[in-house]
Order: sequence, then C-alpha cells, then structure tokens
Amino acid sequence: MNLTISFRLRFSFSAFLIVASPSSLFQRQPSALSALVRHHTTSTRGTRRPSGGQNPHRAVDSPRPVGRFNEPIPAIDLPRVAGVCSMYRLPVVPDTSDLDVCFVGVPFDQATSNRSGTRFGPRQIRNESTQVRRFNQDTGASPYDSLQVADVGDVNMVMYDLAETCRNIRDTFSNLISTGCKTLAMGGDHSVTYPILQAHKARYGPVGLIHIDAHSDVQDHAAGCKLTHGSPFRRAVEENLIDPDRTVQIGIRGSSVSMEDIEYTLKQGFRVVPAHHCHLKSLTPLMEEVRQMMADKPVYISFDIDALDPAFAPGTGTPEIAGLTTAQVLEIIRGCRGLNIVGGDLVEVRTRLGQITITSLPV
Ligand SMILES: [Mn+2]
Repeated sequence: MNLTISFRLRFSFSAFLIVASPSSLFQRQPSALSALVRHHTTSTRGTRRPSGGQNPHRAVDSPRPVGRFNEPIPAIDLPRVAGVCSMYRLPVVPDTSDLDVCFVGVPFDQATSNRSGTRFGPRQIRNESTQVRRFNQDTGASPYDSLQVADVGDVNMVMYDLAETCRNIRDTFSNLISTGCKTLAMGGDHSVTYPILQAHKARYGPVGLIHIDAHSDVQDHAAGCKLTHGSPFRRAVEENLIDPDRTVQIGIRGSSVSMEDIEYTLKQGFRVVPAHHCHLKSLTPLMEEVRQMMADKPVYISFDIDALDPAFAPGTGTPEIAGLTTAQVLEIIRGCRGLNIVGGDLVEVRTRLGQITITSLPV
C-alpha cells in the first residue's frame, strides 16, 4: 500500500470510527474538551468490568488498575507495527457480555456487482487503525474514558453460499447485541447491512436509518437475485426493518439503469439528499433536520465508503465522481451526536488495487 492510499484510508476510517467515535455517537460521555482535562470516567459500567483493563496484546506490561476501561495501546509503550492487529489496538474478546461497544468484521464480498475485494476490508481497516490515537483534538472526544470497547473479531463466513452467510451474519449480530452492546461493523460489501438490520429489528423494532452512500441501494433484483450489495434497503423496507419516515440518504449521485430506484425511495418517504445538494454549503442545517426526524428513537448509521469522492477514497468497488469530501462526512457524523444510535457500519472498503483505474472514471 502506498503512502497516498494509506493516508486516504486512514482519514476516511477516522471520519466514521473515531472522529465521530463511540463517545460522540453513543451517549453517556463527558462533554468534549473537559474530558481532556479531567480525564475521568462517567460510565455506570466501570465498576463491574472484570477484565481490569489489562490488554492481552501486551507482551511486556505492568497490570493496569482494576476499574479502568480498555484503551488503545499507546505507541510509546508498544510500536504500532507490533502486537496483534486489532481495531484501534484494543483487546480482542470472545463476547460482548461486558462491553458497551464492539467492533466486528464482516469480511464478505460475494454480492458485489463490479470490483470485488471488500472481503479484505476488516483487515485493512484494522491495520490502518493502529495510527489513530486516544483523543480527538478537534472535539476532545475520549471514548475510552466512558465506554468499554473491544474488538470481537469477525463473523464466520460461508464463502460459497450467500443465503447461508446472511443467516450467519444475522445470528451473530443477534448474539452480539443481546447484551445491550452496540456494534460497529466493518464490511464487507453493502449486502451485509441487510442481515445486520434484521438482528437490530428483532431487538429494537424498525430503526431510523442514516444512510451515507453514492447509491440508494434499493434495487429490486440483479439478474434475478434478491440479495446483492445494491439491494439491502429494498429488503429492509419489505421486511419492515427500517422506518421509512425516519430514513435519510445522503450523497446519492451517479448514473443509474433507470429512474426507478430514486422514484422508489421518494415513494417510501425517504429523505434523499443528493451529493450536489451538499456542496458549497454547511451541512449543519441538514443534520439539525435529521436529528429532529430521528427524535429519541433507535437509529442505525450505514456508511458506504463510496459516499466519499474517489479522490479521498479510491479503494472501493463502485466509485462515483463528485462525491462528498472528508470534511463533509465529518459534519454529517458529528451532526449525529446526541441521537439514540444503536449500531453502525462502514462498508465497501476495498483497498487492494485501489488507485489503478481512478483517472479513467466515467462522467
Ligand atoms: Mn452502498
């Protein structure tokens, strides 16, 4: 991976996963900059965590005091290139029984229509995440002061059976969220969101959806197949997994086989915000509207990396020109603060061969 790709990926992952960060998105955090100064925990879970914050990745370590939360291994203690490559250098744990938030990989790309490779997404994201540090300097967010977070590994896949894989994903997420833990999933192509939403619907009922993407992903079928990375939200509507009146799609653009998809979304009552409606303006008013729309009910965030312009994130399977900037995505993600977020995903990250054809993208 060359330096340019490395920088771009790191920046885009950061946008979703740390700048917005569990502390910002999931409530119960000390506010912003005060966390930098006071550096104490406000969690109600801090007293019942049995692991004591010891990080099993540390080959050489002194025990941490019991009652602290997990936190990334500082590079000053262990070089970034050393240790097990977990998300944000957090411990890898077998279940969510003592977690507030977990990272989980969904390495699957058999439902991709164009360039494959997102099966490598979780590993690549984890690798780049080793660069991300404990605090966010812009917001003061310090997730590890108030939330118990860990990496729970990957969903086990049946690489030759799409329907069986969807059942695996659904059942795995049902188990992960059964403790009240919130999941942050790393795809994988966008088909994985469908079974993840099935699991969330069973626990929370139909969820509000903040869908950041170049594509609306509401295709009825492709070549007669109903489970593809272009169809998760069509299936989600049909199965009442999402609340159409609390669904917003941001960043939509590019060409389409017909106008049927956009007509379908509008007919369902989705709030559709094309990419060209995002440019040259602040997105703060939009996010105020989104927060009102979502109220205090459960919300799921699904972030397809191709919402970003390929100049920022070329490593994806179906790139579209004139996309969102990283700064715009920060506005969107930070604008979600205070919502009742019950889960989220980052999908369609495909780092291998990322830049090769970027200069020949069609208009
Ligand atoms: Mn998508």
